[in-house]
Amino acid sequence: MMNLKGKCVTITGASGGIGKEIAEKAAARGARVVLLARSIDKLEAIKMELNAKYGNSALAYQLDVSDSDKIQSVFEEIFAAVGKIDILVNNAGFGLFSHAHEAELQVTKAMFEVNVLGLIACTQMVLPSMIARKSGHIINIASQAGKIATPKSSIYSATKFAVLGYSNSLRMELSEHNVFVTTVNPGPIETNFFNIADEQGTYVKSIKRFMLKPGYVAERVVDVMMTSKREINLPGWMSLGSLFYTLFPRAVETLGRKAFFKK
Ligand code: NJP
Repeated sequence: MMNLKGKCVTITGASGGIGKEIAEKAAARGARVVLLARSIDKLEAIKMELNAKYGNSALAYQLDVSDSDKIQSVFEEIFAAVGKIDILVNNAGFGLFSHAHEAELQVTKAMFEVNVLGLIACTQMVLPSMIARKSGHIINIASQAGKIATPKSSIYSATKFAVLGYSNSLRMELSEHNVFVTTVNPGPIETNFFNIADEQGTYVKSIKRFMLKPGYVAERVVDVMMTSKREINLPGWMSLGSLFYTLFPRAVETLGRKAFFKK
């Protein structure tokens, strides 16, 4: 089990879902965690819980990752408080399932601002110091939706394809500086994500038995911290699906049609 003693792990979207679980598991392995999200009350409660349990001086800051000015000032505060960030987990994100012709431009912009531009802006905050120290790890939570785009996910998939494209280039660039980049591509996870994404609950009902537990996803993420793991695909069999899709897209779209139209 990777010991994270002395490491600072900063996590966006840490007020719930897998971000909260990643924070808990990283703290349990000795890391000092920095929690970021909009819901400061939730973050403060998590911070107190973690500090009581592990005593690693967790910190919490309110941050909407779509607010680029705030990103700058919050990261300045973090650096002043902790000195260095060893691992950045870009986890904040949301989705909203709708047909492409019904997708509102305002929601589309908001999704790109959080899932893509927010992730890029937070990454840019840590890159100079990681490159200078020749050490660091950026973990980007993408999605299987960034590998195979299915109906009613056009916008969400576009954001996650963008995350994967950005991360793939970044990984190659940073390999020269000993800084690691990992992408995480989960299938559906039991979190509040679907309260927004699937308001009617119909998709969740039809896939409930396949859903991943957030604690399991978080454990897999924390396991690879400060390693050169390229990507994590969960569940494992889904990566076979995306491999076949790359090779035989038309066949996979035909054979998988029933499953792809479940939303
Ligand atoms: O979702 P949820 P997950 N600025 O809703 C925060 C990806 N993923 O844990 O700001 C800053 O429980 C929000 O905090 P708050 C997904 O795309 C999921 O499942 O206080 N933070 C909360 O802490 C996302 O990238 C599934 O509201 C913002 C967190 O983000 C990541 O996993 C499948 C924010 C969301 O927690 C975590 O999602 C998949 C903002 N503007 C990928 N907006 C899945 N669940 O099935 C939101 O493939 N947050």
